[in-house]
Amino acid sequence: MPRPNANLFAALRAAFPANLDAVAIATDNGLNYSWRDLERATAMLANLLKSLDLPAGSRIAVQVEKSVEAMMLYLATLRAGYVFLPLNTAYQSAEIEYFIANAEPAVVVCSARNFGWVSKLAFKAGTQHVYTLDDDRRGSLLDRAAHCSDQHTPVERQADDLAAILYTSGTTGRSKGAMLTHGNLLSNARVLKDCWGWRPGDVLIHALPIFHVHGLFVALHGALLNGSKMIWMAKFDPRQVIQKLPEATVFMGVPTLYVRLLAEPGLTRETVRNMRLFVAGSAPLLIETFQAWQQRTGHTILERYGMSETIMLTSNPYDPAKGERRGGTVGFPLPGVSLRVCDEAGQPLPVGDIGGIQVQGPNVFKGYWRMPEKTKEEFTADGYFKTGDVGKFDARGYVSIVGRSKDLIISGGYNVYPAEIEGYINEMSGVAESALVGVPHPDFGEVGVAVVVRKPGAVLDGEQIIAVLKSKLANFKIPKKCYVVDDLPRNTMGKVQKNQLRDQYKQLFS
Ligand code: MLC
Ligand code: AMP
Repeated sequence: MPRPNANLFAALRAAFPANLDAVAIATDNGLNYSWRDLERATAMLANLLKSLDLPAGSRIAVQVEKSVEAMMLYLATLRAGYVFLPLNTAYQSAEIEYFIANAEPAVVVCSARNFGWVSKLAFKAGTQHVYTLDDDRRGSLLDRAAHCSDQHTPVERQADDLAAILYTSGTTGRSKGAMLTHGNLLSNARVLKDCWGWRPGDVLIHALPIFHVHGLFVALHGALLNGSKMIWMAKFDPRQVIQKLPEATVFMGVPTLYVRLLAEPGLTRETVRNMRLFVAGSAPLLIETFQAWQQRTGHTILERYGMSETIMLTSNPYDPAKGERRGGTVGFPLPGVSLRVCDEAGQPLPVGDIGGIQVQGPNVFKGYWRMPEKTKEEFTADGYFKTGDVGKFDARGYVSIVGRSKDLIISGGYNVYPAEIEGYINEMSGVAESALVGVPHPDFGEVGVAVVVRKPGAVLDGEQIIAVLKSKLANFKIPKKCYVVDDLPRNTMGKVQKNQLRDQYKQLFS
């Protein structure tokens, strides 16, 4: 018997409503896209990719501003059976050079503004095709696609075939590409559709970037798999969100978005009267934010937990019959996800004990792109993925994240790996060593503070160090403060005591 097509796009398309002329996406600059527009434009883009005669499994790397067309390019890549590789627009040339060299994409799509340097890097890495796409529907990609047919049958894919690669930084060394399959993405999207009660008439406000799990998969797949309209915002603007809330039923955001919405007097019970669900994740949601939201809006935020390698892992209950939404917890493991809390030796711990979170399920990625050894290290002998997050179960089965074993700062929902920033600082002349620590921040939740030790006789300036970093790294990775000191606190083994530094600087932004 022939196996059904496991192409994720085919499943999303099957959920398009019967009336293809209905509005699928309404943008913040007043454009309406129908479901037919989605169907036709993704077919044209898929035909463009097909015409390039790319090898199977080719990567399509994309660093462009958020736009409906960029989202369509993602869907077209799935449709054509290739592998989507989204890149944060904040990444600068050294970062992009690494991703392109590592992933060896067959096609690179960038903004016209960056075409000069991006195409140079891409051609050097062997990329054959570089197109431009801007957020005003201009660029060579759409010019070329305009000549392609609007009829296209989604390419046959198996559940185990790659759909996307998401780069995620490592505690040591360079970023790793998490390989996600059609099966990973579709199984997770289906589980979330069910768990979060997606229903006819739902309207999602999409205000997140589309180069990470939250905006690209959780929010987008949720709406598409439900045939739901999206109110599409190129950038998060709290006032604009509040203005659109009365037309929406679902909103998803990282905690910073909720903090910024709460700072607006315009956020009232009246504005959220039609809302059904507020979802938060990607970083810890402070209990104060959770409570303030409840008081102001009467809605209880549903917090969930996930990561690039696994998409979503746990969620607080949607249905009150299944339990309350508990602030400070990330809820229960999703159906199909096996989650355990283990000690350092890898032994599962009893309820209430704190340990490393390990997971298994159809949502767990296939491994790191061209890094079999690293992949092996991150899985246990019995096939569980070691998340690097530290947590516990309570007696009712709710999971709480209490820390991380990986040295990671999550700032406004973006990950910053201290080792990467320290590497750049340590290369600067006059620097003996450095440490980057995360400290609490009222807006971003956590931000990086650099503590730099000068070489004897060297003259260093914290502001100057920050200026150099700004010229090399994505803006969200830049430490908000940099202090020059004579030495770092160490334990008797000589290891830098980052906890002590965190403690020393914890009041900096309070
Ligand atoms: C911007 N800045 C940040 C920052 N974002 N600093 C620290 N952390 C951040 N996240 C800084 C810039 O460097 C700049 O500094 C200044 O803020 C203004 O930049 P901006 O681009 O205008 O910022 P803004 O538009 O306000 O962006 C803030 C934000 C954005 C919160 C809207 O960061 C955002 O969209 N975050 C969401 C990230 C996300 O989608 N995460 C999901 C990952 S998936 P200067 O000094 O230059 O002025 C994942 C898995 C899961 O984790 O479970 O979901
Ligand atoms: P990323 O590598 O960008 O996918 O980030 C994933 C990481 O974000 C996870 O490993 C967690 O550390 C963190 N994370 C995601 N959701 C939550 C949450 N609700 N609470 C706390 N941490 C979270």
